[in-house]
Amino acid sequence: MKRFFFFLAVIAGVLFQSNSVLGQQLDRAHTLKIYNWSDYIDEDLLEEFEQWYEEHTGEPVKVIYQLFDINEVMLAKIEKGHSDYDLTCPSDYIIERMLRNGLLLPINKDFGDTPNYIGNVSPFMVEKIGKIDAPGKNPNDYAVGYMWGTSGFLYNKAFVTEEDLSSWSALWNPKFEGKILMKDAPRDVYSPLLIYANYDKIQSGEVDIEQLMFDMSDESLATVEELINRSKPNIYGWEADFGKEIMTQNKAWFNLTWSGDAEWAIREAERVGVNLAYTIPEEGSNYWFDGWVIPKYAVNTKAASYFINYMCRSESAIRNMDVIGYVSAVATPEVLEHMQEQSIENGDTQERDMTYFFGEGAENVILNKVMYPDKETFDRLALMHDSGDRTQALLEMWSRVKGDNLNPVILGIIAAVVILIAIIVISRKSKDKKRKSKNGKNTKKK
Ligand code: N2P
Repeated sequence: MKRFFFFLAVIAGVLFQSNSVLGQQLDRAHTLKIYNWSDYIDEDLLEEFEQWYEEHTGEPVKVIYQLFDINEVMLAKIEKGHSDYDLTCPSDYIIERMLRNGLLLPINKDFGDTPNYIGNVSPFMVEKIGKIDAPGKNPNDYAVGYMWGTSGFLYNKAFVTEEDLSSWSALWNPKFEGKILMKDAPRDVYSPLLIYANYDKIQSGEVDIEQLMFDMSDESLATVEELINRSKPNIYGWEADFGKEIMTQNKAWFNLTWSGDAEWAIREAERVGVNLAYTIPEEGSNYWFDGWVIPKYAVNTKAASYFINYMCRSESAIRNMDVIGYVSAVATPEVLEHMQEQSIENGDTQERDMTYFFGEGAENVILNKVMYPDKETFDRLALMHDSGDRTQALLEMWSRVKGDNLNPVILGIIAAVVILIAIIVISRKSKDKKRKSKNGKNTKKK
């Protein structure tokens, strides 16, 4: 009889196990795991997508939405952790790295009867994605543009003028001691400073700004390290995504940041009477884009590609832009009309030629300059590229300048303290246990 129950228990266990595995598989097949930047979407669209997807495919889907703040953190999860995200949204140079390392799947753009909205993406963005350098692969088969922008200074007009920030050298101007917020993103600091350091050569034609973005030689790293070190007395703090809030609170005077965060902060600050603005130093800077990609370890590639399609609808693009302050890669007449209306409402009056992004019909439009830079501004900017096996050297430099590299002696002391605490906790627990069992015996005796 005992044996019978034992077998019953084993069979029940196996069934329970396989059911849960099966359950998980079923669940996973109807789950869309998205890994995106924080503050980078109108979150209501996630639930609405679930409904839209079911209407268009007849299949249910549940969106799981997780966040990152730094490209490199996202990359490590997929590259080293093989995480099964169905969709993520890296920046240009990380898409390049993922593509070169075989970490991306091609995006299926056949949606049957459902309209293909991916064609709403500006040809300008398609051309920029085409600049991703991955031999033998067409980057546009693997990535669809989501948002784009520039890197520059968000500043508080009460303390700083645009003139003050006309050069990257503002970073080590002694009058800004303890007042600068730096983006905690190694590439986004390294690249503009490399442009600054090579400005004369770029001007004379000796160095090509686009080619410079591939340079991560020891010499260039040392040059930028010295520049960042020089700016250290001025640094109020390093921020991955909270700089925009700090700037609206009047705490720092300027912030090396992305145009979209700047736009969000300018809007928010206005509400509380803080006057913020955004500028790009004259030496030049980076432009960047983030694109949807399907990582190699994805499970629900169908829902992933439908989600990309959904994001490219004019309505999604407009709603996302209104919530986050970044600029969508979508360039339909509806988007142009909405953005123009909004800019006029906010008091913009200057007509500009934005055909480079919106195409014909956008010769004389009124658009927010932080979000949509002029063509002349754009021509001073360059796209970052993957630094391949030099990435480690960059990260080491970053760790040195930020001072978060602990030396072995300190590490040894920390390890010793942790071991000591563990010993104290364990010995206390075992004493407690002995005391309890002694008390238990005494109670029984009574
Ligand atoms: C949004 C971050 C945008 C990333 N919080 C810009 N590449």
